[in-house]
Amino acid sequence: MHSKMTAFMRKLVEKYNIVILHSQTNSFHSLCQVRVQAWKEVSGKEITFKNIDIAKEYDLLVQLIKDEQPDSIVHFAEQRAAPYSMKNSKTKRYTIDNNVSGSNNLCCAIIDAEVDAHIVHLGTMGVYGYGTSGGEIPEGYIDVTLPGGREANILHPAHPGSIYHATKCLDAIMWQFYQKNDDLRITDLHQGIVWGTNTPQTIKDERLVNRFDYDGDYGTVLNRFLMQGAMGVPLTVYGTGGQTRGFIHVTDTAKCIEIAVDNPPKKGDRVEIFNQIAETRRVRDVAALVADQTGVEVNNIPNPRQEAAENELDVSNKKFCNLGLEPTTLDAGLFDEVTQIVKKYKDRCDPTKILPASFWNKKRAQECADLDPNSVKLGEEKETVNGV
Ligand code: USQ
Repeated sequence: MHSKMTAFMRKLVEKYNIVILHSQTNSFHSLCQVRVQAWKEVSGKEITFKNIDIAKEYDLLVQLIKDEQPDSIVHFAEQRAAPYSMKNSKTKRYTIDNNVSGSNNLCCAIIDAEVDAHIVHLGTMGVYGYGTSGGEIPEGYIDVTLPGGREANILHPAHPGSIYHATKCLDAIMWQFYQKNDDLRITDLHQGIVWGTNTPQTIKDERLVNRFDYDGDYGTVLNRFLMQGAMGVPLTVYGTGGQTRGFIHVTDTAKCIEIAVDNPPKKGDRVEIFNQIAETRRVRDVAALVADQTGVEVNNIPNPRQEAAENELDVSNKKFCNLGLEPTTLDAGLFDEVTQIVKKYKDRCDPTKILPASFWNKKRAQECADLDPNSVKLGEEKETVNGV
């Protein structure tokens, strides 16, 4: 999972003594071997890859941490797709088992290995819910007035919108516990929707190319729209497109992780929480940008998700900006970079995977019953404004 980050992670491995954790699949394993080799050729540097399922192979995880004695552990080892998590009972149960056990095992393993490693965890903006704060969403903790008039600063209430997002809320509670009980040093990154495909590291070699998900289960909204625009397919806006979300380019994601690793909390500090987003946008406005650039139509289809049709979203990202992040905003030049990748690999596109295939509940499934996956046909490839 999140293999889009792998080359950047290699840079971290070289710069620091770090262990990176990923979710595991067979194809992921062989892909990693190819990419590790490519990175060695590009940079002259070697890193070690270990294939461990941290949700199940606890003893191997403890041994790895003992052997490596890492300063930091970047924890990406979670099932990371909200729609996949909502497909059926099997995917809901897998998402909970994998994500929650993995995070708990990691904390236990750091304690058992007796290594003071800083955990940098990939969380999500979705833990806050959308538009539930009554104002700007603060970074992790919110000022409240308790009954009796006492002022307090507490962990922001959890408002998950999917089982995937619920696992990140459960993680957040676990981080609070292990910090309090065992003095673990933890940073939780509340990340928005990632878009784009290359980082300055991955662009160095074809074999370092990131995964690009365009399907309804794994593809995130802007990458899906960019793919649909490039392939001449009407854009799949769910409902009115009034959903406002936080967005971040993959290069900024990588930069934020570097900043987080460079700025660990001290022993005894509370869990550090950053909002990892560059900007907020409404889905229909994002669709309009892509439609303008490619000339494809916008197709408002029934929403497969149980979510507010319209919401406002105001998010603080001051901490990363104060530490040097210069946010990359939605940009036609970067859209073209994604479009080039889509066109290069267009033969791999299966149009039957474009419509949503995961429905949050029975009512949403019924409302989407007329969506026919076989009805989507790839149109003519579209030129973008920059002529790519
Ligand atoms: N949407 C559409 N059309 C599409 C796909 C999505 O209108 O073809 C809408 C969705 O209904 C939703 C919004 O776009 O309102 C965002 O959907 P998304 O699939 O891009 O993002 P989401 O499912 O919320 O989750 C993704 C990743 C998750 C990450 C999260 C950041 O799966 O790993 O944590 O983005 S956030 O949502 O800010 O929590």
